[in-house]
Amino acid sequence: MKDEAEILGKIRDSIVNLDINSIAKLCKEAIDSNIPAYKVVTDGMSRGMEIVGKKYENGEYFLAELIMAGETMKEGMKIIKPYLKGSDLKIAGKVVIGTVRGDLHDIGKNLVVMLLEGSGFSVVDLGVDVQPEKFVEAVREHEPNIVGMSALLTTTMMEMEKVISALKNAGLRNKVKIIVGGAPVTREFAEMIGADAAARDAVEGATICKSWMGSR
Ligand code: B12
Repeated sequence: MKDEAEILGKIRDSIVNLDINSIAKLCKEAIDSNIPAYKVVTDGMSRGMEIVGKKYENGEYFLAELIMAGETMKEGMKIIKPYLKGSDLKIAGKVVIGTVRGDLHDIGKNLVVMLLEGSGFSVVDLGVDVQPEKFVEAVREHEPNIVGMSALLTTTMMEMEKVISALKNAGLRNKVKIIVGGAPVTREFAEMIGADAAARDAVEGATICKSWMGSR
């Protein structure tokens, strides 16, 4: 059996190197070596995604690489997902998430969805350009623990406040935690509109959601 750290390192690197052809084989190797599935996600693939995010911020990677990294992680998740059930990664809770009305950016949101699912959350993804009423309907129907909203435009950020108002009017605000994200969104802004938290990236977002559910 190979060293756990070595295999996890290779999985991390295959995400960083966008090596979509080797990730499935490495994930199988990890499972065969009795590495817990959640570790393959948290200490392997998620680490890789963090590095990819940094490379993107540094201008070393561009959007094509980000998307490819996401696709590579998806290939890995296909192998890992069946093993996540019953592993230490408990079904953490339910999240309803969407990009707010008027905003079509979804690359960041999709990364958040991927990490939340990888962290054991069940996620209802409402997609992009989501009307406040649609968030309300989804909260009523799915009874999530958490609502996540994404906005990439300064012009659509204020839609988040409208969603929170709509949830208040429907008597649902106190039944959910609300997390917001997207490049222009700050902690101060979140506080101002009455959200519970803002996350600067998907990793921090998933960590906050996990902490709300009392898991790691
Ligand atoms: C890709 C892109 C597009 C694509 C979107 C494709 C898609 N499917 O998403 C297209 C070409 C469609 C597009 C269109 C437009 N875009 Co654009 N776009 C971008 C670009 C280059 C990258 C955004 C991105 O995907 N980043 C990568 C992801 C991974 O990062 P992220 O979204 O920030 O997400 C991370 C965190 O913010 C956080 N996060 C995000 N959401 C959430 C949610 C939760 C709950 C949590 C916890 C965390 C979280 O986690 C993510 C992962 O770590 C940015 C520039 C930039 N550098 O950001 C401009 C940018 C956002 N766009 C911009 C503009 C102006 C537009 C257009 C208006 C352009 C036009 N004139 O038509 C249109 C608007 C369309 C619309 N109605 O939405 C501006 C916004 C300026 C502003 N301050 O408002 C930017 C900043 C470019 C610029 N410098 O001018 N765009």
